[in-house]
Amino acid sequence: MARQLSRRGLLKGSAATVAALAASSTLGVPRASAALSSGDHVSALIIGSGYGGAVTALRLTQAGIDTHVVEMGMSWTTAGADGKVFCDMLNPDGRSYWLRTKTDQPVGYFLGFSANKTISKYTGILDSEAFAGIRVYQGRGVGGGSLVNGGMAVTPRRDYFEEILPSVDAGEMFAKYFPRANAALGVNNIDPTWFESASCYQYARLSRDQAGESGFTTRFVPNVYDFDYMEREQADTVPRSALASEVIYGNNYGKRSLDKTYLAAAAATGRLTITALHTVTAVSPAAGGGYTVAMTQLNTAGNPIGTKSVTADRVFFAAGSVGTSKLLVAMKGQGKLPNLPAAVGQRWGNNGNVMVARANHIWDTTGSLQSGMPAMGIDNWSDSAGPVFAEIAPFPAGTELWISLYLAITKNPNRGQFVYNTATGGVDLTWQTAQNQPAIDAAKRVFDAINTKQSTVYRSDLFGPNKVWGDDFTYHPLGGCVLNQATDNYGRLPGYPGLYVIDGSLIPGSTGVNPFVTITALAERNIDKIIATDLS
Ligand code: FAE
Repeated sequence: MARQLSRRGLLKGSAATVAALAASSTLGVPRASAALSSGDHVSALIIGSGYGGAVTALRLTQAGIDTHVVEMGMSWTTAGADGKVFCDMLNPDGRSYWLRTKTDQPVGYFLGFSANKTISKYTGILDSEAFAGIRVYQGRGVGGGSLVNGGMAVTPRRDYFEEILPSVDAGEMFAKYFPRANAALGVNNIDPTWFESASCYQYARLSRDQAGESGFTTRFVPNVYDFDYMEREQADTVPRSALASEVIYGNNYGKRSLDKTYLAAAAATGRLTITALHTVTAVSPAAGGGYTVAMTQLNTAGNPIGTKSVTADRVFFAAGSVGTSKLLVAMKGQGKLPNLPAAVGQRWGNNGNVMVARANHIWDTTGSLQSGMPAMGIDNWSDSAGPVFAEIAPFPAGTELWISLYLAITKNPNRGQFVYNTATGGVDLTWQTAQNQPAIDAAKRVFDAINTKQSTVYRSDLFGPNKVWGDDFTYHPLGGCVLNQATDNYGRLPGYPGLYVIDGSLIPGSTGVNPFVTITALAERNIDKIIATDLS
């Protein structure tokens, strides 16, 4: 059943700071009855509740504007039969995937055989959206990708940020908006002393030491998972989450996802309504001004149970790189927003993602207890022949497997584009798997060297039978509606006053690190400008 949320009347009064909200592990967005109804006329409507949407929701509501978020996924607030809101990675059920009858794990094989399991079809939390040449993993629910991601909160290198977004004042970003984003997200750092002793990071220490023996630099990576909570998990004084194989299907404890930070703070203003389990299907100019937003309401089996049409003076596209690009390309193709620039749908990339695993010697153990939250990366970005930032990823199977797993972020220059398919009425992505070869080449420079030094080999059984590289999926879709090309320099869509893009689709295919801090900071910058110039 649909969960419609509002904070109106629930958390009235004081404007608690986001940081204070983030510090509370229990406070989330509570349920309420208000939701959008057909015929409503609202001043601001946000499509999607991930990073771009949550930042927009907070800053608009703080500016005194009644704000409505429409989210296709569920509000993850109700426990299942097992007493938990989220299932873990070892025992996936319907809650794990968006409308699938079988799981589609990123590491989908073991010993060359499929490791996927049959599940019931449900509006689960992780979507594996298949295009011709790539599967794109995305979070579905109130909080978007923050519900399923590894929490790695990495501010990009300034020189690379300047390279990818040259129209943005980097000085202002690094002095003002990156610090603002990090504070509001509740980013924290691991205690290095504890890291050295914690059995749950044996896998990371091994990979660090092996990287160091080949001359590679490693560095700690901040996270939005509460490291104090994790220390208590390791000490067995609180229920386990990161240490109980919970990550990509949600965390029951410890994670400062957006529903506990930005969205909770927005709801605390009393001006936020979230309409969950509603998919926006069309946006077009309304006869009397503003925009008509059409949406379909879903039940938890994914079946449509109704349609609604509302009018909004301003619409913020925050459906993620794929969601926003698909919607805008479809609106242009269907003639509903015919004057959108040709750059809409262009310059999509996978942040150079490629995964790979190595098989360690029997004496090099990785640990049977592994924290699902990565805390360290191999930083070989300054290698001009193949820049790589490789997250040292967990393999939390609950048993010793001697596997070192990595998610490499590379500087793959290839891009795809979203194209309206007149025959199907859908939107295709032109990206081909072979376009990821530069990512493999760059990652090989690092991991071939480590294998040679350690006399080890790649695992070739985890991404398919006899397949070394996980090159056909991504966690980091970026671009499709690039800043200062498809939009103006603040995300405004030219020709359509009151339409804005404010999510990962603004970033041209690459950030060089895990992307959500960049998406959040850019959204903070853009909404600041929009509120100051368009809304006051
Ligand atoms: P996103 O967070 O995807 O939010 C878009 C929202 O819009 C979603 O909730 C959708 O359900 C909703 N939506 C889409 N279409 C519609 C529609 N038509 N109508 C209504 N709602 C709609 O977008 N990044 C990091 O920085 N660090 C990490 O450790 C990390 N780990 C990751 C692990 C996994 C498994 C995955 C999948 C991603 C990971 N990411 C990580 C990527 C990160 O979560 C992603 O870049 C952001 O979530 C993107 O933010 P957006 O606001 O662009």
